[in-house]
Amino acid sequence: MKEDIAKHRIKALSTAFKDLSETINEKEELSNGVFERYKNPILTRDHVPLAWRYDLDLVSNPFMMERIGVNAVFNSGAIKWRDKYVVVARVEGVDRKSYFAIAESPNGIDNFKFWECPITLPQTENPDINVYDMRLTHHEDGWVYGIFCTERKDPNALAGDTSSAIAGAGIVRTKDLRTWERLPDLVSNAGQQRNVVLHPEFINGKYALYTRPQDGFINVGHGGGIGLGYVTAMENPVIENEKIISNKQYHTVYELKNGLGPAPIKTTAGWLHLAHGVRNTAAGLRYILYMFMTSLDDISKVIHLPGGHFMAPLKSERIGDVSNVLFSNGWICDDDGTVYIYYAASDTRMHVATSSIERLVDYVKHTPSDGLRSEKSVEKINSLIEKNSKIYSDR
Ligand code: M1P
Repeated sequence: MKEDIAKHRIKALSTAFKDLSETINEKEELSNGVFERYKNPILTRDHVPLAWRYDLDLVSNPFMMERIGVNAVFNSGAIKWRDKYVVVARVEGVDRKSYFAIAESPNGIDNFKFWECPITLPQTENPDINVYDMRLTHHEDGWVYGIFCTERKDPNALAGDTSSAIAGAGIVRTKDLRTWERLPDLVSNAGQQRNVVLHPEFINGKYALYTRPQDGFINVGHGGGIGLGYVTAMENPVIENEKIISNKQYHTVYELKNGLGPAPIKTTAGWLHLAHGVRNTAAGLRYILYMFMTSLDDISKVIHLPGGHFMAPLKSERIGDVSNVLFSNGWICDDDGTVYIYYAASDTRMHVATSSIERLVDYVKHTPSDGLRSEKSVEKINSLIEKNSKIYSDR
């Protein structure tokens, strides 16, 4: 009898899993012209294979209970790999530990399926307690690097303080996305680092790394901007100096802190960057995505910075484990110029939005910058109204 119930559950779970994994994703009808959102998330905790969560043995699991639960799938690195759209997802178990797992799709917008097993991450002599938010960079040296946050308990935490942690940048590299070599963690002058990203090209023969120096684990203190530093060898990743290239700023969408998203995309107009900005509200921190462009001649020089957010949490995206958060650490640029922006909603599920290099370059170049005062915002609207009124009177 019990066996029948278990068999029935396996069948029902498998059907639901197959239906979910194969659901076609469609574009939302009307967009703002900059990018298109899609109706369904691309990955949720229910996309994690049943074999990772259930003991499928009818004898040892007669009730066919989930034994190893998953809480969320979010903040994913991304890469086009052997004609497939591949993401390295942050999978968070019900025990709060995150790990990395690869999922691939034939078209970048639906049918994402996880590979057989999660990534077994090699350790340094100081084991990671928690790992998350991998940024992938296919560097011109031939390796695919993954840089992620490694979190460990603060050894100097006072007795009874069970929360204080230290965030650092862990580094792995691979040539096949299957075997990962662990390199030493990044060494820098900042107390803590998160959101570290490797630039895809050598700069004056050195590896360039975008950083986010911070004093505390959540509070960035004196840090909080997007930094840039150089290392001679990834086997000995030591940054002597970091220059802040995109700082947090009063009364902007990145007033409290910011951090780079994925590795920048090279365009003829400059390096296109996607980042997240954070401000505080009465309802807690609000994370949005913003864009900027740096010069091809000098990657530390911001040449375009549109005002405000590029994307912010909308509708159901607003709700999750950490509500009011959009976060992106992965995007893919196809040969035809289509850009797949992989973003997570509220630290809970993964979505995709699509645009193109042509549109994103237009966006960064022609969106007005932040005038930093309400009066300036009204001035910009009035000059647009005036321009439009001339167009209408000419017709
Ligand atoms: O909870 C929102 C995000 O918070 C952190 O980002 P940041 O370092 O910029 O504050 C990260 O823990 C990230 O994973 C998380 O999505």
